[in-house]
Amino acid sequence: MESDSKMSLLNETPRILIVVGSETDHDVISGATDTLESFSVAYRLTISSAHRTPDRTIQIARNAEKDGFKVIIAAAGWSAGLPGAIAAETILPVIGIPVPSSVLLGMDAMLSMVQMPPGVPVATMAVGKGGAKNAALLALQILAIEFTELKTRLLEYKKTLAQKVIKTSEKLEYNYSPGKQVPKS
Ligand code: AIR
Repeated sequence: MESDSKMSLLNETPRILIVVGSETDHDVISGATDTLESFSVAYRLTISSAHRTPDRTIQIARNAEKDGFKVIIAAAGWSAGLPGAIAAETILPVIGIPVPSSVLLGMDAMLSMVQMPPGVPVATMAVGKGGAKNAALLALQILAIEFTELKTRLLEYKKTLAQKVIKTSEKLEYNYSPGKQVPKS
Protein backbone atom coordinates (compact mmCIF):
# COMPACT_ATOMS: atom_id res chain seq x y z
CA MET A 1 0.00 0.00 0.00
CA GLU A 2 1.22 3.49 -0.82
CA SER A 3 0.78 4.90 2.70
CA ASP A 4 2.68 1.93 4.24
CA SER A 5 5.68 2.41 1.99
CA LYS A 6 5.59 6.16 2.57
CA MET A 7 5.48 5.56 6.31
CA SER A 8 8.42 3.15 6.27
CA LEU A 9 10.31 5.87 4.40
CA LEU A 10 9.58 8.19 7.30
CA ASN A 11 10.85 5.54 9.75
CA GLU A 12 14.11 5.09 7.85
CA THR A 13 14.97 8.30 6.04
CA PRO A 14 15.38 11.44 8.12
CA ARG A 15 12.95 14.11 6.96
CA ILE A 16 13.42 16.22 10.08
CA LEU A 17 16.71 18.04 10.57
CA ILE A 18 17.59 19.13 14.10
CA VAL A 19 20.37 21.69 14.53
CA VAL A 20 21.63 22.65 17.99
CA GLY A 21 23.97 25.55 18.71
CA SER A 22 26.13 23.55 21.09
CA GLU A 23 26.46 20.08 22.56
CA THR A 24 25.48 21.72 25.86
CA ASP A 25 21.93 22.12 24.45
CA HIS A 26 21.62 18.34 24.62
CA ASP A 27 19.33 18.13 27.66
CA VAL A 28 16.77 20.56 26.20
CA ILE A 29 16.76 18.96 22.77
CA SER A 30 16.06 15.54 24.30
CA GLY A 31 12.48 16.82 24.68
CA ALA A 32 12.28 16.76 20.87
CA THR A 33 14.33 13.64 20.15
CA ASP A 34 12.48 11.52 22.74
CA THR A 35 9.17 12.57 21.17
CA LEU A 36 10.28 11.77 17.61
CA GLU A 37 11.62 8.41 18.77
CA SER A 38 8.31 7.60 20.50
CA PHE A 39 6.63 8.15 17.09
CA SER A 40 9.31 6.00 15.37
CA VAL A 41 10.18 8.85 13.05
CA ALA A 42 13.74 9.23 11.76
CA TYR A 43 15.65 12.48 12.21
CA ARG A 44 19.19 13.83 11.85
CA LEU A 45 20.81 15.78 14.66
CA THR A 46 23.76 18.03 13.97
CA ILE A 47 25.60 20.83 15.77
CA SER A 48 26.23 24.21 14.23
CA SER A 49 26.53 27.70 15.66
CA ALA A 50 25.27 30.81 13.86
CA HIS A 51 28.13 32.74 15.46
CA ARG A 52 30.99 30.24 15.87
CA THR A 53 30.48 28.36 12.59
CA PRO A 54 28.47 30.77 10.40
CA ASP A 55 29.60 29.25 7.06
CA ARG A 56 28.69 25.73 8.21
CA THR A 57 25.27 26.96 9.34
CA ILE A 58 24.60 28.56 5.96
CA GLN A 59 25.68 25.41 4.10
CA ILE A 60 23.45 23.20 6.25
CA ALA A 61 20.48 25.48 5.57
CA ARG A 62 21.16 25.75 1.82
CA ASN A 63 21.51 21.97 1.41
CA ALA A 64 18.62 20.93 3.66
CA GLU A 65 15.94 20.70 0.97
CA LYS A 66 18.07 18.79 -1.54
CA ASP A 67 19.19 16.50 1.30
CA GLY A 68 15.53 15.43 1.58
CA PHE A 69 14.52 17.33 4.71
CA LYS A 70 11.01 18.74 4.94
CA VAL A 71 11.22 20.63 8.21
CA ILE A 72 14.03 22.02 10.39
CA ILE A 73 14.15 22.33 14.17
CA ALA A 74 16.83 24.67 15.55
CA ALA A 75 17.71 25.13 19.23
CA ALA A 76 20.09 27.63 20.77
CA GLY A 77 20.61 29.76 23.85
CA TRP A 78 21.92 33.27 24.60
CA SER A 79 21.58 35.61 21.59
CA ALA A 80 20.18 32.76 19.53
CA GLY A 81 20.59 33.60 15.86
CA LEU A 82 20.57 29.96 14.71
CA PRO A 83 16.95 29.45 13.60
CA GLY A 84 16.86 32.89 11.97
CA ALA A 85 20.16 32.33 10.15
CA ILE A 86 18.80 29.03 8.82
CA ALA A 87 15.42 30.56 7.89
CA ALA A 88 17.29 33.21 5.89
CA GLU A 89 18.65 30.49 3.58
CA THR A 90 15.69 28.14 3.03
CA ILE A 91 11.95 28.11 2.53
CA LEU A 92 11.58 24.91 4.57
CA PRO A 93 9.60 25.62 7.75
CA VAL A 94 11.97 26.41 10.64
CA ILE A 95 10.92 25.76 14.23
CA GLY A 96 12.96 27.49 16.93
CA ILE A 97 13.54 26.32 20.49
CA PRO A 98 14.93 28.89 22.94
CA VAL A 99 17.40 27.23 25.32
CA PRO A 100 17.63 28.65 28.87
CA SER A 101 21.45 28.50 29.02
CA SER A 102 22.26 32.11 29.94
CA VAL A 103 21.63 34.18 33.08
CA LEU A 104 18.48 35.50 31.36
CA LEU A 105 17.11 31.94 31.38
CA GLY A 106 16.08 31.83 27.73
CA MET A 107 14.21 35.15 27.56
CA ASP A 108 17.11 36.44 25.42
CA ALA A 109 17.00 33.40 23.10
CA MET A 110 13.20 33.55 22.87
CA LEU A 111 13.16 37.21 21.83
CA SER A 112 15.91 36.55 19.25
CA MET A 113 13.70 33.89 17.67
CA VAL A 114 10.23 35.34 18.04
CA GLN A 115 11.22 38.83 16.86
CA MET A 116 12.26 37.82 13.37
CA PRO A 117 11.86 40.65 10.84
CA PRO A 118 8.86 40.47 8.47
CA GLY A 119 9.61 38.12 5.57
CA VAL A 120 11.71 35.54 7.46
CA PRO A 121 9.48 33.55 9.84
CA VAL A 122 10.64 31.25 12.63
CA ALA A 123 7.92 29.27 14.44
CA THR A 124 9.10 29.90 17.99
CA MET A 125 8.27 27.43 20.75
CA ALA A 126 8.23 27.87 24.53
CA VAL A 127 11.58 28.06 26.33
CA GLY A 128 13.20 24.76 27.31
CA LYS A 129 12.39 21.07 27.15
CA GLY A 130 8.61 21.55 26.91
CA GLY A 131 9.17 23.81 23.91
CA ALA A 132 11.40 21.11 22.42
CA LYS A 133 8.62 18.56 22.81
CA ASN A 134 6.20 20.91 21.03
CA ALA A 135 8.77 21.51 18.29
CA ALA A 136 8.80 17.77 17.57
CA LEU A 137 5.00 17.58 17.59
CA LEU A 138 4.70 20.59 15.27
CA ALA A 139 7.25 19.03 12.91
CA LEU A 140 5.20 15.81 12.90
CA GLN A 141 2.01 17.78 12.24
CA ILE A 142 3.69 19.43 9.25
CA LEU A 143 4.84 16.03 7.94
CA ALA A 144 1.35 14.58 8.52
CA ILE A 145 0.02 16.77 5.68
CA GLU A 146 1.92 14.43 3.34
CA PHE A 147 2.26 11.27 5.46
CA THR A 148 -1.33 10.50 6.39
CA GLU A 149 -0.54 7.53 8.64
CA LEU A 150 1.21 9.98 10.91
CA LYS A 151 -2.07 11.89 11.14
CA THR A 152 -3.76 8.83 12.67
CA ARG A 153 -0.97 8.53 15.24
CA LEU A 154 -1.17 12.22 16.15
CA LEU A 155 -4.94 12.00 16.63
CA GLU A 156 -4.36 8.96 18.86
CA TYR A 157 -1.73 10.94 20.85
CA LYS A 158 -4.22 13.79 21.40
CA LYS A 159 -6.86 11.32 22.59
CA THR A 160 -4.38 9.79 25.07
CA LEU A 161 -3.52 13.27 26.39
CA ALA A 162 -7.20 14.00 27.03
CA GLN A 163 -7.85 10.60 28.64
CA LYS A 164 -4.94 11.16 31.04
CA VAL A 165 -6.41 14.46 32.27
CA ILE A 166 -9.88 12.95 32.73
CA LYS A 167 -8.51 9.91 34.62
CA THR A 168 -6.39 12.09 36.92
CA SER A 169 -9.33 14.38 37.58
CA GLU A 170 -11.57 11.43 38.43
CA LYS A 171 -9.00 10.38 41.06
CA LEU A 172 -8.35 13.85 42.52
CA GLU A 173 -11.64 15.72 42.24
CA TYR A 174 -13.00 16.85 45.62
CA ASN A 175 -15.46 19.19 47.22
CA TYR A 176 -14.31 21.70 49.81
CA SER A 177 -16.41 23.56 52.30
CA PRO A 178 -15.00 25.26 55.42
CA GLY A 179 -13.88 22.58 57.84
CA LYS A 180 -14.08 19.66 55.45
CA GLN A 181 -12.73 18.37 52.22
CA VAL A 182 -14.47 15.34 50.74
CA PRO A 183 -13.85 13.39 47.56
CA LYS A 184 -16.57 14.11 44.99
CA SER A 185 -18.82 11.02 44.82
N1 AIR B 1 25.26 29.50 21.07
C1 AIR B 1 26.33 28.93 20.50
N2 AIR B 1 26.67 29.65 19.42
C2 AIR B 1 25.82 30.68 19.31
C3 AIR B 1 24.93 30.60 20.36
N3 AIR B 1 23.93 31.45 20.60
C4 AIR B 1 24.57 29.06 22.28
C5 AIR B 1 24.36 27.58 22.40
C6 AIR B 1 24.28 27.36 23.89
C7 AIR B 1 25.01 28.55 24.47
O1 AIR B 1 25.33 29.41 23.39
O2 AIR B 1 23.18 27.20 21.71
O3 AIR B 1 22.94 27.37 24.36
C8 AIR B 1 26.27 28.20 25.23
O4 AIR B 1 27.09 27.38 24.43
P1 AIR B 1 28.43 26.71 25.02
O5 AIR B 1 28.97 25.86 23.88
O6 AIR B 1 29.34 27.82 25.42
O7 AIR B 1 27.99 25.87 26.18
